[in-house]
Amino acid sequence: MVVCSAKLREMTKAQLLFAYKNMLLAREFDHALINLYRQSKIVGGVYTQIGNEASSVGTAMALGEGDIIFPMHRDNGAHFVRGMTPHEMAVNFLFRKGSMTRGTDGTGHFADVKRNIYGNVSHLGAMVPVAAGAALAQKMSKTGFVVLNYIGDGGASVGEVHEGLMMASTLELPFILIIENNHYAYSTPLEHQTHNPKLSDRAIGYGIPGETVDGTDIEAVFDATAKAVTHARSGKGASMIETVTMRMRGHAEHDAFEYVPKEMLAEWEKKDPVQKTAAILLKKGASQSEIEKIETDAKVEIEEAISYANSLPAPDSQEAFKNVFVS
Ligand SMILES: Cc1ncc(C[n+]2csc(CCOP(=O)(O)OP(=O)(O)O)c2C)c(N)n1
Ligand SMILES: [Mg+2]
Repeated sequence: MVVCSAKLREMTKAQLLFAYKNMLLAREFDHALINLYRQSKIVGGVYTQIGNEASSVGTAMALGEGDIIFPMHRDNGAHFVRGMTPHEMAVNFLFRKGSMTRGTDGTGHFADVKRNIYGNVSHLGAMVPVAAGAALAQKMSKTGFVVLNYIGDGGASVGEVHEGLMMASTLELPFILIIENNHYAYSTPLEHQTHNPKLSDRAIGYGIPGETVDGTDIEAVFDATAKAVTHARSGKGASMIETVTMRMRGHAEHDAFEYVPKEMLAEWEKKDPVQKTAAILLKKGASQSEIEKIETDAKVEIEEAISYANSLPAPDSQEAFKNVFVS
């Protein structure tokens, strides 16, 4: 049951300005973390989302306030859309005292219950049955809220994804699975992952709507997600959306990604989601100076957040033993 977008739901100028701001926060945050990583000022991995901004922002923008998201490691844009501040993000990613993970994790492995952000569960695939369970809770308690869950092209191969989708489809849960197909799972290219590169075809097996969209096109992503949200909210059940993007850097910053053909990166560079959104904004009547102000503001906001986080102390060593149940 592959659903085709007959007519694209265009975004208003105000929605596009909001999208652009959040895409830029994600982009600038990535650049700041890359710089810190290069200076050995970051512990652990830096997993960037350069190339994925339209997917994370466009999907999250189609949701309402009470809806629930389960983001992955390249979905900072979704965090920003839901109101997470650059300060909160910087404090967490720099492992500072008082951060959401109390300094125990410097990536996206945190929940923010007040903003209905759960996850991410690090073990690929394991988040899907948890998110389906959250969708079951919404259905049983008739909240009318929708659960949106992200997974990658690689993560989508893990067995638990099937279990979660079986449950979400059969029980007609208000559940949306976004498969962010960025062509690589670490060094494994898509063609070594599957014989059918159109990942949304998997929806047919579950009897749910499935759609593949250009994940660099903010309006296409927003439109597909808005349709899936309407479907879920009206009690019709689960959907799957594949957003096709490109991972423009390595798996994380330690990875020189020499296994990715340079020509492939050059092709996708032309489809940069941030630049494409700026072009749509210009067409919709935004002025060049309006656009440049958003760019400058995002840069300044991220710089301030990073220097604020850097001014905070490291967490107390005893924090490491909290919430450890067996030793
Ligand atoms: C079960 C499991 N295996 C391996 C990992 C380590 N790991 C984290 S992300 C990742 C690559 C995932 O690829 P994909 O799902 O395509 O997402 P992408 O990183 O491309 O956004 C790997 C191997 C993990 N977290 N969980
Ligand atoms: Mg991938």
